[in-house]
Amino acid sequence: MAGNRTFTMIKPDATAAGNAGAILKMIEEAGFRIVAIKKTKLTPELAGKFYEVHKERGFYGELCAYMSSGAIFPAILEKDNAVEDFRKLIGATNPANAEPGTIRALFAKSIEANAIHGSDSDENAAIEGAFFFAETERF
Ligand code: 3AN
Repeated sequence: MAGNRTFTMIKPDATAAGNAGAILKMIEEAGFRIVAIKKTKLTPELAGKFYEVHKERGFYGELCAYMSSGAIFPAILEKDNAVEDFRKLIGATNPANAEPGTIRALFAKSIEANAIHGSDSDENAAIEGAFFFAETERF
């Protein structure tokens, strides 16, 4: 059965452009409850750890530099079928392929600076949420 939590990050491009509020409004209007959220900034080392699964890919170094280039809003979200529904709400990785009306279609600048992250499985949602939030910060 699909789980009811996912993990997201509003990325440096969207945060710097002042779009965090508009994006969070879309997330809440789509029926997600915000379980935990904060504003923070990754070091290149922490970004490297977060994206370790991608370390063999050509864009890994640039991705880690980009993700540590500015403030982000990591958050844990709750809704039935959270992972799949949230991936639909954010749209394709490359904004050129993102469905109209999705968060990436509206706010992403490029395949790298693509406004927002969404976990791709229940297992990764739990791992990624725990990366940013202690148990006591989640309610
Ligand atoms: P998604 O975030 O849609 O699950 P992944 O997991 O394939 O996409 O990639 C993780 C992140 O790596 C993306 N959010 C994007 O910022 C970056 N990325 C993916 N593919 C590329 C690429 N071809 N060039 C540059 N950055 C990429």
